[in-house]
Amino acid sequence: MKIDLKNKYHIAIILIVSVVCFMSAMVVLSPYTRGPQDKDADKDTIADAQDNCPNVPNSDQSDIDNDGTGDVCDTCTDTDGDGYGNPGYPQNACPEDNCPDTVNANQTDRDQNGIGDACDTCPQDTLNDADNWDLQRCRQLPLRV
Ligand SMILES: [Ca+2]
Ligand SMILES: [Ca+2]
Ligand SMILES: [Ca+2]
Ligand SMILES: [Ca+2]
Repeated sequence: MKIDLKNKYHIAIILIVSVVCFMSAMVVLSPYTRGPQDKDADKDTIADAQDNCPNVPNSDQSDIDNDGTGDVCDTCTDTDGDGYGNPGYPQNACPEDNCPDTVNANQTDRDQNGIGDACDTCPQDTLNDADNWDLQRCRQLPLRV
C-alpha cells in the first residue's frame, strides 16, 4: 500500500490528536481508574485496604486491643478481652470495665467503689487503704467470690 505525503500528514495529525485525547482522559479519569487498593477515603495516607479505620483519619493505626479495628473507630476497645471496654475510649459502646487489665466478666464489686473485686486491693472496704483498720480487715478476710 502506497502512502503519499498528504496521507502521512493526516496520519500524523490523527496520531497526535489521539495521544492528546488519551492523555487528557487519563488526567481526568485518574481518580476513578486507580485500583481499590489505592483509595484512601479519610486521607490519612493509609490506603483503605490496609487502614484499620478507613473512614476516620488515624495515620498512627493504633489498635491497643489488637482486634484489627483502630482505637479511634473501635466500638469496644477491650484489652483484657472480657467484653467490657477500657475507660478513656470515647468510641466505646460496650459497658466500662471495672478492672481493665484483669479478665473479670462478672464485674463483681462487693464494696461498690467502682473497682472490681478481681483488681481491688481490699474488695470489702470502699475506702481501700484509707485507714489501717480496714487494711487489717482486708488481710484477715479471704476474698470470697
Ligand atoms: Ca484511617
Ligand atoms: Ca481495636
Ligand atoms: Ca476486666
Ligand atoms: Ca471494689
